[in-house]
Amino acid sequence: MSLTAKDKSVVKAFWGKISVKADVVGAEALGRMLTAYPQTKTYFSHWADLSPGSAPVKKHGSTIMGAIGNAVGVIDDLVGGLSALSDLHAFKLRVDPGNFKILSHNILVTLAIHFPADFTPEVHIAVDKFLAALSAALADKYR
Ligand code: HNI
Repeated sequence: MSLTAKDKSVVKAFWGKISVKADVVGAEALGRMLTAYPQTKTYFSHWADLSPGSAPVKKHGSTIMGAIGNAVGVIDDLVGGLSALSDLHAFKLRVDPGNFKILSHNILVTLAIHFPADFTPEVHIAVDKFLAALSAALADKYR
């Protein structure tokens, strides 16, 4: 399920529109993940406050969206471009890669809420495929 040239251009154009609100989207998506999928909280047990809108959730939401923005820039080589981040999640953080799908889902939901007019079916499928490809690239170092 590789990204077509059309998918890539749709993702780039959509990201161009949403990047101004990336921090808000990231914080809300992360807050939703931790609330709706509480099993994901185990990885962040060292944070003082895991509730939606807390300072660490806002800060890390922004970090995640920054990394996804970078990934849009390396969309032609996600495995190469994300190899250091994959290494970190696999060997240092030891995040079960099934969680990438959960976070991707929450990002998609949040984008749809914040950009209802731009979130057409065409954007929906392109961004879904992009997040799946990004997740696969992040999981690349696990084996
Ligand atoms: Ni993830 C740290 C990007 C999914 C758990 N994560 C990071 C950092 C980036 C990042 C960037 C900071 C790296 C650094 O310090 O050099 N993470 C991403 C991206 C995705 C993702 C782009 C998928 C879209 N991470 C996940 C998921 C989990 C996760 C699904 C667990 C459920 N990540 C972590 C943890 C840290 C982390 C834990 C360390 C956070 C901290 O503050 O200690």
